[in-house]
Amino acid sequence: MAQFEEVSKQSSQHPKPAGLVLQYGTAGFRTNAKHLDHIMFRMGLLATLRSKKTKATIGVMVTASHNPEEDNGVKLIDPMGEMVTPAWEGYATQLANAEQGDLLTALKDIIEKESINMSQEANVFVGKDTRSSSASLSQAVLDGVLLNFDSFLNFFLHFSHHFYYGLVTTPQLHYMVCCQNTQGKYGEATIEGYYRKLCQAFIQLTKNASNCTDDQKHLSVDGANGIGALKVREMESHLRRELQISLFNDGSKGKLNHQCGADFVKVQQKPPTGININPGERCCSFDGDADRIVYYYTDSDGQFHLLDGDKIATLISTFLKELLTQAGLDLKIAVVQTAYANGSSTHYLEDTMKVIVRCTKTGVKHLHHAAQEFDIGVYFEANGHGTVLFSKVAEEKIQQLAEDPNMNDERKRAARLLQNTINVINQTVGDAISDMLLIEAILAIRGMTVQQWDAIYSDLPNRQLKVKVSDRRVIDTTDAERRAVSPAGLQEAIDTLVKKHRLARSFVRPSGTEDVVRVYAEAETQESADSLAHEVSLAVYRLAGGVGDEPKPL
Ligand code: G16
Repeated sequence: MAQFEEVSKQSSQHPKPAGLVLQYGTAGFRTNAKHLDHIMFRMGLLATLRSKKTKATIGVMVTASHNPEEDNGVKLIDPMGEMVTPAWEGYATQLANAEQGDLLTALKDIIEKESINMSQEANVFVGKDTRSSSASLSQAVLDGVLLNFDSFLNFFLHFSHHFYYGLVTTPQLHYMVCCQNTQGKYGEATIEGYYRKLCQAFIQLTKNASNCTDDQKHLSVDGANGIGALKVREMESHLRRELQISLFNDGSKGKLNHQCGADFVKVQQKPPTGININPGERCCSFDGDADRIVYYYTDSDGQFHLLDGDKIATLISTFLKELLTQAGLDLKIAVVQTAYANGSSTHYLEDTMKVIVRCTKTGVKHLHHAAQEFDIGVYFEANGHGTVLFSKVAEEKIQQLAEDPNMNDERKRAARLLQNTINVINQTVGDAISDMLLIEAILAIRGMTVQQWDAIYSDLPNRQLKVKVSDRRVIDTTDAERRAVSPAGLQEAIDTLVKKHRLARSFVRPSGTEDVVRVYAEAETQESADSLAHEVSLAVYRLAGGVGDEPKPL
């Protein structure tokens, strides 16, 4: 039939290499860019179906975030700016892996299972990062969105609408989708609107900082040679010099994420190349699509100090808790972490700050959902990916207080600070730019140096390693990824190794963004953490089918 032929014809412009199997992972599909053209086309089709199903705008972001330049990937964004649901992740995997001749059947299957009304119009927002492959891959997404497959499947002629944002950070696209689907209540669905909302809130917040010198307003930013650098440049004029940024790794010469960026700094525990660091000065690094941020400084002895997602969560939750007390608001605040959270951070949050702490699997989608269960949910992965969620009730209570004419000045001031805090935050997903503005505002308001922030608690020394295995799916985990259930004997081996070290903890998990097994270890000393990480890597290599050379001691 004609419609079948048309879909086949159009999809054959984006052919699937026979036998290639890819999985929707921690944050979408991710692999070498040369394998992704058909995936992009199909995700354009799937976004259209998701939009019809939800009767809302859906986002498609072409990025491989922290991965090397030669990789690429795609993340789907649901109506409120959150990650797509697990059921639709499953459809994405099905559609991605359908052989060329089975594509139409796979589409029809989803349409039937979800009872999708194909006469419903669709609207899809598309964005891309700065990778050289992103231009053609985002065009493949648009080809999928623009394929008028309604007419082929059901003989309806309802075109899909789309808006192509071009170069944006991942969190900016999440924000645009949410703005569009809340009819502008969350903000204006434009990049300028995003800068205006965040920067106005930042400027309002920093009005509460007394005697902030130009030195204290200065921040060095490593843009990872990616999209975040371009967007910081674009935003700068909105900041009216209330934050003075020196931008490094702006993409003018270096390679994306190469020896720089949040992932490099966090995993290597050292400063990126391409940045001038003066002792004691505050610096931060974004990752390749600007959804992660970590801070750091070097001291007068040249020693490097990292302030990762755990330290960020602690700073933010302390600030919010103080404001809630000043405002006299009884709202339940919690911090959501993953197994990678440094043991010291969890102890500090639970024992000293007395906040509820939850642990979820890796992937912001898991943390986001756990954070939604509280009035205020602060969630951060140790790698710097996170944000803060405020429930509707919390936002309403804060607003009522801020507008109450009979309220005393202290409570009102605290409520207004909370309101501006809400406005500086991108609640849809972790956002390096928004997190940076929030952190800078908190440090300014509290008159706090980066060293004082760092001193809130001391991290346990830790180490992260990667092990190559022939099939990382042989590793299965439980208890929020803290224990391995397969292959047989691996957890027992880890338990025995951990017992050899003081204050030690270790776990392993298959990465959902790279073809590796990740190993994490922490212990009383760096030497101990390094040797535990190496010993556990060896156990993974031997029991889970390691490939290449055996892991060497650090
Ligand atoms: C993505 C996810 C993060 C996750 C990271 C690493 O980050 O959004 O939640 O922590 O991958 O995941 P894995 O250990 O499974 O490879 P990004 O910034 O690369 O999109």
